Amino acid sequence: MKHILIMGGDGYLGWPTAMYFSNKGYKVTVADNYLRRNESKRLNCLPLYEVPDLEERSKIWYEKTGYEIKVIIGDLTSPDIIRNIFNGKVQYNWAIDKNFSGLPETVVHYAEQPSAPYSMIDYVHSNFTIQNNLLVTNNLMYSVRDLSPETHIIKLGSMGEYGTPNIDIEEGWIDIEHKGRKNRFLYPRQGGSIYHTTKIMDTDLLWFGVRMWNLKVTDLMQGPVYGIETEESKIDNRLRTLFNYDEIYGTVINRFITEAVTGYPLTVYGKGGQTRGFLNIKDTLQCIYKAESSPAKSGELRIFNQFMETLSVNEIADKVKFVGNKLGFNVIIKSIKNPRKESEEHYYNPVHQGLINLGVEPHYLTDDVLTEMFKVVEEYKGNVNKDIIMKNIRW
Ligand code: USQ
Repeated sequence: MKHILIMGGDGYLGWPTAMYFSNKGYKVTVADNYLRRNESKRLNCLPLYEVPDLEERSKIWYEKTGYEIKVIIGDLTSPDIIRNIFNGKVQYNWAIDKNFSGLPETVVHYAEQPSAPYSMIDYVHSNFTIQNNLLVTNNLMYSVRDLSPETHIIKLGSMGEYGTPNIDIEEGWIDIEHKGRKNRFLYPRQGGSIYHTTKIMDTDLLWFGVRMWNLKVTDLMQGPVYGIETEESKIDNRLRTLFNYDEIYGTVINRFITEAVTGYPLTVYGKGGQTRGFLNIKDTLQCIYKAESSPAKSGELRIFNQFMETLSVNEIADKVKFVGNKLGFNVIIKSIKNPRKESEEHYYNPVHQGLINLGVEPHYLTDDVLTEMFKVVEEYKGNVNKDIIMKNIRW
């Protein structure tokens, strides 16, 4: 039975990932410092519904399935917390087998400040994002180098690292011919926020580790994720992942559905031609699983563009309006001044073949998928605080 460590296991993607692997029989450990929970309280942008903390969720999971997800609560910017996981001194906050100290074969690294708008609030939040994201990545890299060099690191990158260049976006790498000579380089990156810039720097750190110490790294360049339910969360509503719709933590599709349910005009930023590569949370799980099952080789930085389809903000708004109206909601679309600095009309053609080649089966943003999301959000309609849909963060 393989052991997998999920750093950032309390987050939107971390917890569903933990349940997914646990359900497949893996030994799973999650580590988190509740950053997102605490910051969403401090910034007054609570999720749509309350979610039990990691210890409680793991207990519920154990009661329902008999599977154990071990929990470590700690700040991974502190090197000792990560190193202890690898050197046999780990202390679990919750576990059935508290003495377990097996090295993880795989680490999934989600443990970052994940919001672009958060990183742009002011210099304090920008500093925090840089410090948090880079230190966690560096601590992980050194722990693996020093204590468990065979461990495969799966690091969540972001499609936003590439920006929106006027040429096709390759899968991580580009071959350049210059004055008659050829070389392969990381595809040029140009993030649109401090958050995205830290994701670029993470890649640079790990690429360094791969070149110097033959680490095994997969970098998943993921687009914005949508969705709520996964197969595992259907067992008990208390296992549902956290769901944000506010300007800081909510991603665009999740926000539009919440807006539609509550009669708030869909907040299309600017011209709405911004195009991104989207995926359902269920496909995130599939992709991580496929990347885990066929790991990168020693000395390899393997990069996949992780999304299933490209959509513009206007196309998403139209789909949400169409389904919302069919379900009896009065959905209005309203273009508002773009709080971000980004191209609102641009070329966008990213390659995304690698994960498909590994066997990932794509799902799309269909009317049925939207309908399922509308139904869950509608259950919690009374919790929506419209004041946090826009929080006036400007780039
Ligand atoms: N947008 C709107 N209206 C809204 C919210 C967003 O028009 O109410 C637009 C944004 O301006 C942007 C696009 O929708 O052009 C996507 O925004 P988003 O908030 O859904 O996603 P983003 O800020 O880029 O970040 C999210 C996740 C981040 C992840 C990233 C993948 O928060 O963790 O890395 O998606 S990507 O976008 O490919 O970089």
